Amino acid sequence: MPELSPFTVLNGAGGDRRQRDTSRPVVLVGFQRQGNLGLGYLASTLRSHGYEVMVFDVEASEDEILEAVRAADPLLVGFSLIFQFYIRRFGALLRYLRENGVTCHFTMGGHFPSLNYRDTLQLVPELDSVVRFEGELTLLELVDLLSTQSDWRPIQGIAYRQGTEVIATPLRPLVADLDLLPYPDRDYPPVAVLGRNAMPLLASRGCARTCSFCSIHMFYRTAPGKIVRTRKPAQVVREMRALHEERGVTIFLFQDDDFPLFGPVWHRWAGEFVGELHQSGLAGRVIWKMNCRADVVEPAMFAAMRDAGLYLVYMGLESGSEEGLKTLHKQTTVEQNIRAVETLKQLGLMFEFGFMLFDPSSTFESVRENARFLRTIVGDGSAGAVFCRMLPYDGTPIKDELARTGRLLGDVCNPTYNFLDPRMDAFYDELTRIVDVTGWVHGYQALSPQLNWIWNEVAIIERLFPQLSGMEAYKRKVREITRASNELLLRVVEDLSFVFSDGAANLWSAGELEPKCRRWVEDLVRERNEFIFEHQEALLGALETNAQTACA
Ligand code: B12
Ligand code: SF4
Repeated sequence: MPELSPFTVLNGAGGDRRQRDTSRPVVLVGFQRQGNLGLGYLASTLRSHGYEVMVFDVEASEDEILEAVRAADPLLVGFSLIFQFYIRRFGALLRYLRENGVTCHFTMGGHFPSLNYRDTLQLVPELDSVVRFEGELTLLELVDLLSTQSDWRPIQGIAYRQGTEVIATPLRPLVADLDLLPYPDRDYPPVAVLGRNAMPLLASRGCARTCSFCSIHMFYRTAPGKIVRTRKPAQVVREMRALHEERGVTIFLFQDDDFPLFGPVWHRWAGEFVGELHQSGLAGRVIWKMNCRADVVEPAMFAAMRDAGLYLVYMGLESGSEEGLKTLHKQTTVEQNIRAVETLKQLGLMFEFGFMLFDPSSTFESVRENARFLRTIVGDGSAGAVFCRMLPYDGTPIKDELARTGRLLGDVCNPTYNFLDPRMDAFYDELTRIVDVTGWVHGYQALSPQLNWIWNEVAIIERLFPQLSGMEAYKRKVREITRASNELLLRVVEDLSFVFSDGAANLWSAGELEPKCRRWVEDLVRERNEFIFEHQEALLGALETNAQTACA
């Protein structure tokens, strides 16, 4: 049987039989930092059908985008809204484009527009349509119909306004076989870490779990079709190989919501993937990072993945209290979380984690429990302590529950809620003020994310460069800063909790914490730069050797 091509799969949706006029381009706009795979898949699908596609970063200035759109005179501009809190920003951009004479079709896709198309169309009246759920086939059909001045309204998977009404057409099934899509285009330079190129990719789409705060499973569950679809391991490795050979990529960042590991079928998938990496010769030459849950971490598979290049594991731990895990419907236990971290440490694998210090069930005691949990896992300085407050995104069960019980507050850009004990609100506000002012936890420049970035770099050096003298001493210094920073941060959390629960004296102020935090950042940057400077010849030499090997 001949191999199916992407065109063949789109045939099923009329992709090849439909008439199209590809003389006008299509513009896509989205958040491009670290590479936007959604836009990449949309662009490659359209390009494989003959369209010219231009992709712009929503973080560029409105004028730059306007200029580019005017010059392109596109059939359609497609906006990718992957973060709900960007809706007004996108709204302002669309308004600006319309006010400045751009008249072509505007559409938008992503989680929030898919799950809440009514509010999207209301908040952004400049939109002509919303593309719901996976967008490849729907966008292609929409563009084809626009290009031939045909009626686009009956197509599957969109929503639009008709007078005062909002019409949603029947949903389009999810893409059944992801391997039949063209590889996503990556119209951006790779992120380089010490000269090593990193790129995002996907081995699967969807998640079988049902965490109450997460829009992902609702996104993939609402559209018809199989919720989780894995690509063939050989195809994933083939894409990695192409990126390695054509763009010098040696660091692969799997953005799968939940890397295929859960249950016997996906466990087997992971085993095959490891086998393919060895067979292709990529194991030992490239490294990769993935996201998973604590309940899939076990020594045998993770050792095998480590030996096939796994260097960093991001886990959605989310809570260190049983009540919190229950509220978040994580279906994991605190013990599983702790065991997962211990296993990774024993295997010498670097880890990062998502953690919600505050959730709608939070009490003073659960926050202290969370702080104790964080001390248990990162009190040794193995990773920077990070945390956030759970936000009730649209389409999630927890948002509906908060709305039902009258606790939902804020607006679409900043959805929030009251805690059950009003003293907790005051505690949260004060903690956020101190933590934000000192730049400790949130934002790319903050101390904890910087610590984690340095640990990431350490893992990359250890896995992709020859052994460097002084590495152990350098790691000890970074660990000491991480340990001290974590300890103080968690102490502030705990002490402050007693200020609001028991009226204890407040020992901490932003003015006192900020210089400590700044000094740690300075120490960290100095230690790091000295170490890299000392070894720059060895690091550069390794890059040159690799480049020559690749050319040969
Ligand atoms: C990679 C990623 C990132 C990358 C961003 C890379 C990038 N430039 O795209 C980084 C690490 C920077 C990041 C950061 C954050 N992220 Co993030 N991230 C993801 C993740 C894991 C994967 C995105 C992805 O590649 N998906 C795969 C592609 C193929 O799917 P897709 O983007 O959904 O696109 C498809 C459809 O939606 C649709 N579509 C999308 N856009 C468009 C546009 C048009 C025109 C059309 C027709 C269709 C269409 O078609 C596409 C193809 O089928 C998602 C989870 C997820 N599954 O989406 C979270 C996610 C998007 N992130 C999320 C969050 C909250 C954040 C942070 C706030 C986290 C934090 N606390 O700091 C920050 C915000 C950064 C900022 N702006 O300040 C949330 C957003 C929740 C929401 N509903 O708003 C998600 C959904 C995770 C979650 N569990 O809730 N993130
Ligand atoms: S938080 Fe992670 S495990 Fe839970 S539903 Fe979302 S993607 Fe799946």
